[in-house]
Amino acid sequence: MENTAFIALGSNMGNRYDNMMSAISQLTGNKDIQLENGSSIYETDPVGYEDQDLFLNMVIKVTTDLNPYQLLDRCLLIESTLGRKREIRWGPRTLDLDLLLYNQENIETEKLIVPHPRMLERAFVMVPLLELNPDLRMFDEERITAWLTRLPKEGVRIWKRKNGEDVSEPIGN
Ligand code: PH2
Ligand code: MG
Ligand code: MG
Repeated sequence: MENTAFIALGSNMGNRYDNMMSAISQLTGNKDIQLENGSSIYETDPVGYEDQDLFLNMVIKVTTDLNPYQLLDRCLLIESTLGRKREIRWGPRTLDLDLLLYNQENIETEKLIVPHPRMLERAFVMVPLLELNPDLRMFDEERITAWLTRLPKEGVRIWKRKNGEDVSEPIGN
């Protein structure tokens, strides 16, 4: 598999953990997408639209033969099999799968923007992403440094560590 992608998962409806695990097995159940690594799972305060339940969030690293549009379509299909209804923007969802990074590519079309346009501002994406040592060459260093110094990490608490332990405690800043 020649391409590397990072995908963010989020859920705040139903059994959040089962939704995420089911998405990962559906996504990587075919020969064309392989799971390389997964972050810890975090419980996070809702951002954007605040009157909704807490999310679980994590990031996975995959390798794939699919192009970014095929990978996006696979993500959307899995969201809909898990019962996602698109109602309120940034509102509650059984499962959200966001394509964050695809190799070092910058893509800006009507269908897809990669890197994900809001990822640098979202601790619930960046904290799990940075656990997986992504290659962030496509951003200029100033933006990354600005992110690391400014982004508040409150509202992002470890929920299940990479080794599988259940925990609930604030992460250090
Ligand atoms: N997703 C959103 C909007 N707000 N907040 C948290 N904590 N986690 C999410 O995954 C999330 C959100 C839109 O996709
Ligand atoms: Mg999202
Ligand atoms: Mg989404």
